[in-house]
Amino acid sequence: MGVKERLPWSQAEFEQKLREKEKYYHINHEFHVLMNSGKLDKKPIQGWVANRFYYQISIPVKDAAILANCPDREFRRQWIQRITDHDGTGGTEGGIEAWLQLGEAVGLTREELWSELHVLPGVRFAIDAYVNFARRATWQEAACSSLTELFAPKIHQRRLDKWPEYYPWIKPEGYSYFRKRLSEARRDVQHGLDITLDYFTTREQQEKALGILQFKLDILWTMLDAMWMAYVANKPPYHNVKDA
Ligand code: AHQ
Repeated sequence: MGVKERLPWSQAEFEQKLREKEKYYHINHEFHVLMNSGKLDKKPIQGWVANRFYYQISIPVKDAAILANCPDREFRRQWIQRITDHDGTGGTEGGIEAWLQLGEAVGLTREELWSELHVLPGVRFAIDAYVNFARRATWQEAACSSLTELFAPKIHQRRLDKWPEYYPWIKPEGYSYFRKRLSEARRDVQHGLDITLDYFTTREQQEKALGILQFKLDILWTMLDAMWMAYVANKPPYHNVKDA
């Protein structure tokens, strides 16, 4: 490849390349397309809430792994807020509590969510791959992997806009999580983007960053593949094994 092709992109071009990955975001997965067009029954929605709970309780562990790998006090002071956003702190209950309320709003119990009984193998493997990536990657690479949230406000807004009309049986207090993420995701993503644009400076590093973002997009997509098999195709693992 000629020298021209190996020159680094400008920060604006690099950001554009990152944002162009939006087409792979899981808002476009057929499970979310059905969900956000009112075509899922109660069971698939309960399944999604219960499986996503494993993602929500894994995020603070993932973020703590990044902090453990990071010697930069300035970065840590900002990144630590992601943990308290989910775990809560002082007077605030946090996102895990809000997700438990979403669970109750769709007719699940808090104990059911904490039990992880509904978590599908494929969902667990995808989420564990994300946490394990954050443990062994550099803190800058792991920060880059959170940039799928560039595209998250749109999916949270779509749920808030569409679900009350499509799923009147979901109690409205369940929606507080999505509202909370609208502002948190925007703040988080600005920090993650600044780190990414500043750290990945050679063309090779920039291409690697795009690969890391694709890896995380694959994680989100794969979670929904497992949920599609279980709750839409009605073919959960071992569904055809006698005495399953
Ligand atoms: O609720 C979500 C959340 O707290 C996070 C943290 C962030 C990360 O560190 O990777 N990603 C993320 C996401 C959340 N919600 C997902 C959704 O569809 O509701 C989107 C997901 C993401 O875009 O990575």
